[in-house]
Amino acid sequence: MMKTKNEMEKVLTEMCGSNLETCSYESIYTALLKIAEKESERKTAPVKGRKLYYISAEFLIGKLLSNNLINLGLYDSVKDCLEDHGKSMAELEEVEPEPSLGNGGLGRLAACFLDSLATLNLPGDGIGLRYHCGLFHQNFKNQLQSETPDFWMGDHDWAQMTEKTYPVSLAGKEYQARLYQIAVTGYEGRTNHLNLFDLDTIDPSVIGEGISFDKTDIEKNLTLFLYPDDSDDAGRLLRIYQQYLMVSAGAQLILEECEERGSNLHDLADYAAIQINDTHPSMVIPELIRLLCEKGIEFEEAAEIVTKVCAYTNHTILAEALEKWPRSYLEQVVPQLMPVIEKLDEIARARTSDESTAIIDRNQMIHMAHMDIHFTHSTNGVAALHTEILKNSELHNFYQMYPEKFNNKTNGITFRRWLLKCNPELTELIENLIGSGFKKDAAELEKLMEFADDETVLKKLAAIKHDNKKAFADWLKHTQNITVNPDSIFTIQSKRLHEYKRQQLNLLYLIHQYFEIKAGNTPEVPVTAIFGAKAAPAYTIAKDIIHAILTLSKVIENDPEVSRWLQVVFIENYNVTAAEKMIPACDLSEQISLASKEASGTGNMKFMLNGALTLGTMDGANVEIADAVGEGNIYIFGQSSAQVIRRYQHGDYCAREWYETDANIRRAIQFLTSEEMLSCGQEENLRRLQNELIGKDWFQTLPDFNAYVVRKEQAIADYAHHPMDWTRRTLINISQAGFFSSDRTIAEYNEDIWHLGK
Ligand code: 26Q
Repeated sequence: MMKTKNEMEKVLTEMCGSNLETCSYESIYTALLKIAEKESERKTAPVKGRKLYYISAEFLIGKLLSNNLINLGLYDSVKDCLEDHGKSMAELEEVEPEPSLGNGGLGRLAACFLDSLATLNLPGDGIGLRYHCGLFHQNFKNQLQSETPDFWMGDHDWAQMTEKTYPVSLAGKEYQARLYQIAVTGYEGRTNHLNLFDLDTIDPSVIGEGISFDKTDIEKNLTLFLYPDDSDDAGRLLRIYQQYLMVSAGAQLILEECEERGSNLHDLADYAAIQINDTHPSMVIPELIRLLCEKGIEFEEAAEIVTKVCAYTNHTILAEALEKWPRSYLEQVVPQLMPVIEKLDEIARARTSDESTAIIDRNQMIHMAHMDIHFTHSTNGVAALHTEILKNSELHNFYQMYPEKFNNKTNGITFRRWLLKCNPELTELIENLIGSGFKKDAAELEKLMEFADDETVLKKLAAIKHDNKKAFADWLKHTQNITVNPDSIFTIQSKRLHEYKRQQLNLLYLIHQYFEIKAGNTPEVPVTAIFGAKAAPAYTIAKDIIHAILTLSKVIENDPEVSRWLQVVFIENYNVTAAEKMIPACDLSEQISLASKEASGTGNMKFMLNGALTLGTMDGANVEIADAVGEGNIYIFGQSSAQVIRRYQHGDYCAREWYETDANIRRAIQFLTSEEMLSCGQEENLRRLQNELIGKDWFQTLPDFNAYVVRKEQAIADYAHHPMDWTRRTLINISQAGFFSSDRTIAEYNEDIWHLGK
């Protein structure tokens, strides 16, 4: 293997066929892709004992070149070698398309988990789908989101086609699911695989306007898009088709591998652990039982084996996201599973008289989460508060039945991508201060506490933040032609657009700020408010919120009096690549969901690790972040989850009362349909949002408004007046981020649930 710069240069020049100065980034990229593939292949290892299969409808893996080079120990030699020849890693990275195989947190978590598994030398593969267009590409025109297909596949992607296919029966017709594989490199660790299934017959010509397509032509459209619009029956049915293709091919692959390794299937649990990532892959339970029965195992035993093999992770407490399907849908798409599901329902019903835990309810709806809890041995939430809420309210009846199954696994992030890769300057500073042990043992970051009062270190840390802000500003200029001021405070809210995440609360604050500036109450330092978010194509209010923010951005831009102090920026097509640029540049991380609604959040951890302070509610993992850093090093505001839950139980929240009694709230909401806003935006969208906030406000934005304003103003004033103290507090945040490494999370899953072989 070539480790040195000169060795790398020799190999690359040979592969590219010419001097590196003159060859294109494409050819260098292709050569490096081959080198990395070969090197990762060398690090695959035979499996002893139990192997994990992480099955998930989403894997938001991001670009892989730099990540893999870092993990394989080749990054520095490549970078130095390219720089010698006048070439940059940044431009090289632009050649690679980002695979858009996920929506947000759940998919990105799956990707972080794969990285940690390989890094910890644990045998663990992913199982998912090879979506041709993945999640849509987001475009802004006239301050409105529109969607176009994102064709990410091609010569430059990492998925390798294999000869393996598995037969899958959909609506009585047999299809062949072909296996593709992406190598998953560990940091100085083993190589695992992400197994993605696809049909050979997919045909992008069925795509019409935007991302619309003929939803009934399964052979051509099955894996075209990630989670197609489920606002109609055809969309919902297509989701079931997709899920079954994934779980049926996945289950066959698992049984095949285990049998090859010597399993007689009765002992399957000694060979395989399956983690079900939310309910989307839940049909793997009846499918495995069906396959085991086909191979001669009795139903009861098959159900017991599957219970021992499988575990389930819940990622949400929003009732509307807990999948339940009409029986008729499953009868149509997967009739072979219905007898199995009916028997499972009978067994579950025999265990309790509690109708609320039934798999098939009286309205003939099939509850996927219920099947998961009855027929897996572990149900976990993704942050301490989330797990408590599951046990005490949402899944309380199940918790009473199976207290031993419930456990918490607080989410984490991989520090390789979210520190080493995205913030090399900070990585180097940390390494100079405490050595390189933190790269594999994140708890060592704690050693940074020693430097909390070291002014020289704090000055370096502040300089790195400023550099990252400039680099982000350059990127923004280059990609979206937007100019921002790196000397302003950067507040960032980046995550999927959802009412419970409350981008609308941030919006109301910005309107409030606009009025204050107009009245002469300027902030202590100019503010740049940055958003990144995609809205589900059929989620009207989410799109209205984007419209309102983009419109406000325009209004402010046209107003020199305000724009000196306040700028609002909405990043177009937020994705992993954009996140890697934005997160190291952030000063204030906005984690402002309605308490009790955000299961965990993982962006909050990425911002903290990169030296931002959090402005947040006591929700999800924010609670654990607050615990870790102490209340002086985080800005917490708003109602507690207990208060929120009580308000929902009493059903006595009335947005209109808040609107009528609070002048600041009224002023901000009224502004949505002001002359200024209507001159730049669409009345229909703005009025709909306004009506929603006054008439409903299901996620209780208004009761938290004043507390939010006060805390945010405090944060901005602290940033402006006590820069050294601000930086000291960011250092404390970095030093306490170790707990949020996905290496810790994976070690806990392994210790409590998987018990994998090495
Ligand atoms: C379900 C039914 C019908 C249509 C769509 C869906 C659906 C699709 C995607 C439901 C949920 C998702 C994605 C959920 C998700 O990303 N959850 C996030 O998971 C993160 C990792 O655990 C947490 O940090 C976040 O708090 C949580 O919101």
